[in-house]
Amino acid sequence: MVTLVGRSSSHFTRVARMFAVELGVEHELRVVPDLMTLDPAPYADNPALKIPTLIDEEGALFGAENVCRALARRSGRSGVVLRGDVGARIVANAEELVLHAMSAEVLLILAKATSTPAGPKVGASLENCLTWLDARHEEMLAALPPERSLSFVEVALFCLVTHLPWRNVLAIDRWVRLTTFARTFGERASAKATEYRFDAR
Ligand SMILES: N[C@@H](CCC(=O)N[C@@H](CS)C(=O)NCC(=O)O)C(=O)O
Repeated sequence: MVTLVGRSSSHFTRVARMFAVELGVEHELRVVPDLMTLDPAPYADNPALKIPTLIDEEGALFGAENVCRALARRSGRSGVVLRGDVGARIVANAEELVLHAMSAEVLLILAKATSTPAGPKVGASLENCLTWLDARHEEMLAALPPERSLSFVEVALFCLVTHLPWRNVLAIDRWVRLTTFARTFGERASAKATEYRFDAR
């Protein structure tokens, strides 16, 4: 049994949780009660004050991508496509832009919560990324190994595009391919098991 430190309302945490469910890795979620706290302890001592963190017999592992890699290794499953596994530029760029868009969304949410400006480029860069990902969605999927059981880029994209409307950051209807993708991918058991909700504080 491993521990995922995070929140059910966090898209980065959901990426890790979906990986754990998909790969059959037994885990528990340890909720960080308050994401505004400056004390690293509740974040499993992550000095960046970020979630998620994995805790296993080797200690703490920070960040969604690291966590997915560790979960894949632990599961021993094949057919898992992690970031950087595919040489095609379309996939590498999609991985970069999905992660950027997820971080941009975090900045927008934090700015709203603290009534401080997020900076002039954040909203535009998030929307640009969604437009880029929508326009190249089929090309990107076609460049992924057809025999894959799971890919980091698809799970992260799903967690991003479902989080934006759920957190009232952005409606995604105008990105039609991404909207359709979210609906289809959302049928997976791992998606249904990790639906966004606010944990009790
Ligand atoms: N690089 C980290 C980023 C994680 C991240 O930004 N998580 C958000 C929650 S979805 C967070 O910790 N927000 C609190 C904050 O930024 O203060 C990762 O890939 O896991």
